[in-house]
Amino acid sequence: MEFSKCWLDYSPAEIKEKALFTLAVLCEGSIVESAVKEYDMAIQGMTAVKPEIVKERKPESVVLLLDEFLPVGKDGYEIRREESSYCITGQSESGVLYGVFHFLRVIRTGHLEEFPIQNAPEMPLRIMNHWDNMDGSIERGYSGESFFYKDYEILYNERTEQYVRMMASIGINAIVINNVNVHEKETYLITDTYLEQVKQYSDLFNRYGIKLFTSVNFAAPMELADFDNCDPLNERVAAWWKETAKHIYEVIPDFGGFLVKADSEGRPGPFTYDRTHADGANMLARALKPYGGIVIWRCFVYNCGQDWRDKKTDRARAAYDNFIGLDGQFDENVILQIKNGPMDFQVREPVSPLFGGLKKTNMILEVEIAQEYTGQQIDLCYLLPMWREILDFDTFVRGEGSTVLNIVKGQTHGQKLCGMAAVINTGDDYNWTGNDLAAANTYGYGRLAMNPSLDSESIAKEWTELTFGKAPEKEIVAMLMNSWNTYEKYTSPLGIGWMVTPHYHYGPDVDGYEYDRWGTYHRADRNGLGVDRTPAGTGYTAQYNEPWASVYAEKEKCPEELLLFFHYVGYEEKLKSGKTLIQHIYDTHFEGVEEVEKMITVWKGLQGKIPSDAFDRVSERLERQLANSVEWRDRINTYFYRKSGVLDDKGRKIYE
Ligand code: GCV
Repeated sequence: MEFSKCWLDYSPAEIKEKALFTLAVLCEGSIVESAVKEYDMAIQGMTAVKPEIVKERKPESVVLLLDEFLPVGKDGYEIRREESSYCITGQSESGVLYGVFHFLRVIRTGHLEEFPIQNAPEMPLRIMNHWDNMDGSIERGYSGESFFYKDYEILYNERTEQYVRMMASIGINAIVINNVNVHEKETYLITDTYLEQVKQYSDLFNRYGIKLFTSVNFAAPMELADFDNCDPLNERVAAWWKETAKHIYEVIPDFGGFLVKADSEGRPGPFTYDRTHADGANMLARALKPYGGIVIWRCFVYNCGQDWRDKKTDRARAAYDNFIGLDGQFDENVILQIKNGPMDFQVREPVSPLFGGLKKTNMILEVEIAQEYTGQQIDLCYLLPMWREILDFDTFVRGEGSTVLNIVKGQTHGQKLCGMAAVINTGDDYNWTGNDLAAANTYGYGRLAMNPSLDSESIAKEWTELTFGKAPEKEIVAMLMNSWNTYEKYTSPLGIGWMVTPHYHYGPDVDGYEYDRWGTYHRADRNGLGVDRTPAGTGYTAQYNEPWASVYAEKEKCPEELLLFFHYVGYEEKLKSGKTLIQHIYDTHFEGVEEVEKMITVWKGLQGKIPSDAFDRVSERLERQLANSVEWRDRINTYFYRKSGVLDDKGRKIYE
């Protein structure tokens, strides 16, 4: 089986220090064994010499220790020098594993940081969500087929193992193995049809400190048994879930719990029975509670049967409107998973106001590594700077400093179950992510969830060095760092979003969703465009705490990158730059394409500095990105020229 080693490529490196060739393992357990295996593999890969692995301290060695009282935080570690040895002490077995991965990173990048290094995961939960289906397809997958399933069978092979190592190396501690849209066959994942095989995954995950979760079908009692309803307050339904949970835990004692998409985009849920999401989530949570399991309940609930003529209903309001009244009603083993923005992973959105609304509810921030709306791993779009902005957004829910980061770290409200979840971008392509450079997002997500104080550029640097070495670092880091901005320039302007080909979500179709049922409108007419979400419009701005409610409601104060998300703006209205809106649209779209052309030039200059197969793959993607950016530029410019009749003041080519 052929697949890239990505950032875990332990290729030959010059290592002279004698201590590194002896590993003294003074602790034990299955996760420690994985750490030892990793160390062994890494040293052999880099030096072709097998390190000696011993059970007692030796001078000039790397020592693995476990000390549950180590004052670093849960699953943290310390790496220090002791005379001619190194000591890696974990607060837990996972801490030992994370410490070993950190130590290997230091060796490989040659960044011999000042010892001691102390570190601990800052978010309790660092989750990957797979949208893999059991037929082998991946919803919003852009890197081949699933490596978990094929033709309704569960796969288990070398690739699965490499995948789990990759996840552990970036600090992931929970994985949801199937799509939130749970179709017929996937409903059986929690039954004896598949449980033994799911256990095989779970056992593997556990050896790397990772809990396995499944997405479940809220209507499972109707599909798997002879129920005619799945009303969460029906005692028989609740009893069915209790029995089901009991059996799952008999087979898989370390099972993590359920992820649920309910009453969303056609999925079943409690609304059918006039019950609330709290009723639904708590019913499942009570079934899992005796075994320590948790329910992760998604807030992506909105009316997807909207009428475009109706200007009052606003999809952006939906998550807040559906969940704010339930604050405090969820059981302690329920967590709400909230998408970063109020719409759906657009290139630019404000932060979901739910983060600043809920106070007595466990929360997880959901982001999408899979580039559904951000270029589908054809176009380059490094998402770390976007996630950084989201985490740094101050909600003011408990005064200044109530950032999304502090909320999902558990600092703001003292919650223990919180963190981040991401829809992963992997598939069975040789390089895992379609575009080799898209792996920077996979890697970066884990690093950020583990240590959110890291800046996007350092993560980009680290990933580049581990993947391609130092030679192309400067250029690749610059390409990554500018890519989100570039993508935003040639696609939909100033936070309005969408304008994509319906269903596929790649490439431009300005009116593709404009008269559709999904609640995703730009409202462009001959005078201007944008959605009025102020109190005079849909009232969405009032879902924010002050000062944001006022800032967003006032056109002059509204951050410009979100202007059209919050306001209807005339084509000839002036922006802060002094340019008119229409000129801004033209300029950014021309600039976007020019920036892609520059990226291609930079990339061409890297030939010979990175392996030729990776070079060719990325070159091919960049050419497609160029074609895509040209198409976006011309469609957007022509569309708004036709609507407004205003010429480009620089006289560039705009098709009529
Ligand atoms: C898994 C968007 C995507 C869907 C996805 C959904 C969700 O609507 O286009 O593919 O479904 O979000 O997050 O549930």
